[in-house]
Amino acid sequence: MNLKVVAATPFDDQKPGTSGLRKKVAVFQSAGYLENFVQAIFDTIFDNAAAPSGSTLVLGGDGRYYNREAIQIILRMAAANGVAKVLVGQGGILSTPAASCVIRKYRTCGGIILSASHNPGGPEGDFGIKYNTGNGGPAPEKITDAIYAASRSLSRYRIIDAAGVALDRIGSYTLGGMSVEVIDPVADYADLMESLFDFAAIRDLIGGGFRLCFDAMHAVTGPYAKEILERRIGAPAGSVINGVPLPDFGQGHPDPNLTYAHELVAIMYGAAAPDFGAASDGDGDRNMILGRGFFVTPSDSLAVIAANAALAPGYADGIAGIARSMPTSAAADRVAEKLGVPCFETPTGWKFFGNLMDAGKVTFCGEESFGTGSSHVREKDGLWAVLFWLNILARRRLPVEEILHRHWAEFGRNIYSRHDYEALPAVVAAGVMAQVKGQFATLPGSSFGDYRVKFCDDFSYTDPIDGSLSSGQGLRIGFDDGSRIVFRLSGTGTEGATLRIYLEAFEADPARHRVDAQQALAALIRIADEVSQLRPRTGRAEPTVIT
Ligand code: VG1
Ligand code: CO
Repeated sequence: MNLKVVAATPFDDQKPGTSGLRKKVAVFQSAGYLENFVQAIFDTIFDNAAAPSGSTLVLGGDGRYYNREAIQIILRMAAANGVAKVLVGQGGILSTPAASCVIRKYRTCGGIILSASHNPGGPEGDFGIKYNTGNGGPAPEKITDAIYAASRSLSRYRIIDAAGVALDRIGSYTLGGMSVEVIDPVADYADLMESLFDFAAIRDLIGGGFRLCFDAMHAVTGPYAKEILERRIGAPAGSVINGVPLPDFGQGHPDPNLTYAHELVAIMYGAAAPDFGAASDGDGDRNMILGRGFFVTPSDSLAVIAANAALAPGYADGIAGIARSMPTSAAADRVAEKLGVPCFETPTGWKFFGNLMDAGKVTFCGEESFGTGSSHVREKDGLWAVLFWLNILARRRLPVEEILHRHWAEFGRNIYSRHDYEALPAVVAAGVMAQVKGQFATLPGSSFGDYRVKFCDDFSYTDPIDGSLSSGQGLRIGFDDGSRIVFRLSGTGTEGATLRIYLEAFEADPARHRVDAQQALAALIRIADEVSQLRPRTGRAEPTVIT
């Protein structure tokens, strides 16, 4: 084996964000950049030494530009660092939930996932990398902090000289002393889905003329959706649109929301709309659920899934609990209360759910950012949520909209919206946050029209399992009537800063459940504007994206 130990100058900008390290493609292509971060992962998980004998890793990504090149580099570095075996998805492809599934199924010591999720791809776009631990989930902060520290102090990285592995052919190869198994990226994941949901009932629903449209947005879920939705449950060919993964996602922005999934939105709000629509993001962990002319907020989707859990065979025995990120609406809390199970409130980012799931304390987890999932893997899972909805629809035989109205009639409605202000200068965004925080001492007790401020805080979280503290997780302003405004800066962007404002109000009266969310939240939106001096500080008249 031609082992090379290459002298490296460390980088100081490799701090993982909400979900791994994300930078422009050109940054990752610069000399030694990817290598430095990968070596920092190996130095952290293998304690500066070579990998313990027999160590196996999983490797794959969302197929975006630079995916293949990065995979070849990481394989040669894994061989140089003493890894025994790498399972890599054919073509370098593994959706994030499928990678989690494979890590768990084959009990590997973790995996490396290449993705910048919903961020645009292509030579001018973004690239990303993250390490998932042996439980299949994103590394917790303790580990990402150690990787960051290692990335700043490395003096060398290890790589072997070797020809590239034939990623497109399923089979076993050797690279240096390491074995590489190129695996079918879909099969293990599709089998897991089939074990959780009532495919026969869904096939029957579709046989009865129920129509669906799934938009893979030219990202990683195309092959997964075609196998599961078209082949295994029998949706007609063409039910999956934009199903071929492309390195630049067809110039699109693979973020499944009302703004970026406009093709699907036009279909679902059009005259010939099918019964059910869904979309997924770049790496397959997010989902958007639509009925005919109807949008299900991700917070509501989590609550509906929890309330209907028993309809899916994989959850028929009941659930242990629910966890949601702090900015996610409290709709799921109401379901948890009724079911008599605990509901946990965590900081934003799936890594905070891992300990709770490993300890058996929660079954379902969700984020307002179109992320839903369960303990079947340790990532959020887009197609899982889609199948859960299809399973519910197959059993209840009601339109999506009717399911929501009945849900709200039973639990009340948490009216919800998120306003994003993207690509702000970092100082401006920081100024808005400082402006809000600066009023925390005086706001409680003060009134804005009918709204009286009950509390304000900067959310912090102590992990109930390992006791670790995460602070600075978002500024909350809570009102007497239970409504709430949250201000938070994104940790996934690569250009300037993104400010997110989360708005929530509760409506118990079914006569008012059909209101438009933006109208119902108008007063809160004005208060958010006023408290943060949003307009004068940002010069923006409206948000970049409303979800
Ligand atoms: C966003 C979402 C967060 C999600 C994260 C990763 O983070 O708000 O809920 O976990 O993306 O999702 P931020 O810091 O930009 O708000 V994904 O699909 O990129 O893995
Ligand atoms: Co994603």
